[in-house]
Amino acid sequence: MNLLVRAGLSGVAAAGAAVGVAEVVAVWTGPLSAPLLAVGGVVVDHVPAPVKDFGVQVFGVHDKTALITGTAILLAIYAYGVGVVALRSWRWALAGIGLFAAIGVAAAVTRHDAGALAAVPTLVGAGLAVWVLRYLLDLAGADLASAPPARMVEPARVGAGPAAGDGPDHDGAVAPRRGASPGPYRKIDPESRRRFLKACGITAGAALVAGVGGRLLTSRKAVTAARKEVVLPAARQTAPPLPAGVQAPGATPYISPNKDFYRIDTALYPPQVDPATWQLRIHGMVRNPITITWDQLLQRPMIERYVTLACVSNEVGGDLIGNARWLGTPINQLLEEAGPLPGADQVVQRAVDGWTCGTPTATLLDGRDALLAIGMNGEPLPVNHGFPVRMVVPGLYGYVSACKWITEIELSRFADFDAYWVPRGWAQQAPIKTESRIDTPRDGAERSPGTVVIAGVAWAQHVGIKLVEIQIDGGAWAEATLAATVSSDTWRQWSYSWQATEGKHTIRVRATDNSGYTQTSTPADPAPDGATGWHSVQVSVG
Ligand SMILES: Nc1nc2c(c(=O)[nH]1)N[C@H]1C(S)=C(S)[C@@H](COP(=O)(O)O)O[C@H]1N2
Ligand SMILES: [Mo]
Repeated sequence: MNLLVRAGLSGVAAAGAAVGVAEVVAVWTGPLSAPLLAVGGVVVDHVPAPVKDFGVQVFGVHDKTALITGTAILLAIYAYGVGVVALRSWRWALAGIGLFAAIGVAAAVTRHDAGALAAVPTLVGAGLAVWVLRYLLDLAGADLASAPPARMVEPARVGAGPAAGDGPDHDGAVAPRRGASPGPYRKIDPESRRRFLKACGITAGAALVAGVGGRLLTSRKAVTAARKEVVLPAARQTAPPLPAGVQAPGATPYISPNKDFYRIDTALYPPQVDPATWQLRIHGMVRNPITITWDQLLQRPMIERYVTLACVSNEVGGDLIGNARWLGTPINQLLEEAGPLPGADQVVQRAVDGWTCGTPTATLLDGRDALLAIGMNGEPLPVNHGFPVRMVVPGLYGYVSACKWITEIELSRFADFDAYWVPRGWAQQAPIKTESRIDTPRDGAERSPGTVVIAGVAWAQHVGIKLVEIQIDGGAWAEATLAATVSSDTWRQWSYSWQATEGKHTIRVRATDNSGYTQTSTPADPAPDGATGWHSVQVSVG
């Protein structure tokens, strides 16, 4: 291992120490003030839309982990470079660490609602990185004589010679340990090498403990405890009882359990909103601005409804859709108390993290069960799904209606304000498109000849599904059996008994909704307002 590699490793270890200690500091200053998450968050908000769609498609719900891992790898490469640069010029290495700090600080303080305190984790981290880098480079046998050493006490050498940190003297003290051959490929004796590697290992280990410990402390400060204490009020109107036969055999469960419910949002760390301090402000183009607290919200009439949410990014056949029983207060009553002014055609919902969506005012007032929701399948909203309060609007894609961690509702005009996804290339208004999906058999499945059950789901929220048809190998369309349903606001299951013959077959599905519209066969991408096309699967029968 030559000096270049040792220097590079020193850089990586120093960066690790910086990130680790920053996580500990961020226990106080908030999870998003830690540099990796802050920079990751900026990337999420500023990456071009197609790249982000790529991320969602390729990594699915793991896109957040992938993003953080990617950021960490980039940082490691950069830090390796800083370590190598330090061999030539300590000043340039300091500049390199300074740049890292500047990016981290800039990212952290520009996050929504961040104060100057958000700069602290990165600054502490960068300070530590300077110290650790210098220390490890010394152990690595680097000759940093071209620059004055930082003023510091180096524990490893305390008592082992002249006082450490004393300018030229100090430099003199390291001289004997430098390798005999000068230049970047210089080797060091095995004993020094062992000491260097040990120091790197200890640094990396300490960084890991600090990072993981910081994360654990952060999650202990999270609102999970507050959530456990929430007692949901009884609904004035409970959800309709599930009719027998709501579940078609082989289809996805009619109700998606909370833990399996798809999750899509821009939050790298789910916002931690304490109900004790939560408020919702309704303002903007209204006659009577309103602010309500959590306790006031709980006093309002609550109803319970099944509603199927869908993400606009869902591909044909995709799984970014889920059905739950929501408990909440009808939003139209609150809006009417606030009294929208004429012309206020857009309701802008704003989350505590600054994310926004825009919903047509008319949709929220047309009598559908649009809920300011606090409960999901009999529990308080899970933190990932918007605890303590979110919106649920039957019939609109999530990105234009389903604001999680909601704290603000501003009556506005579509002409005056573009919500989060609109400048990123998605439509301002986006009702859910009528679609259907085959859940069984899966694409590529094998079956024996004879009766094969084909089953799946179809949805046209707030319009309702009238008909589902199946087509085998491009033949005639045959009507599937529709399962029972509770309302037009949820998906509807269907099944079909197919007499399968030997060979490879293609199965297609299409749905017709209660407006009489039959799904178009024309494939369209999710952007800008939802995918279209018929879902198909191939099966081998033999
Ligand atoms: N605050 C906030 N709310 C949000 C989002 C977001 O990024 N931030 N994403 C929306 C999108 S695109 C969808 S599809 C739904 C998904 O809700 P879920 O994660 O509970 O399934 O939440 C919506 N609400
Ligand atoms: Mo979405």
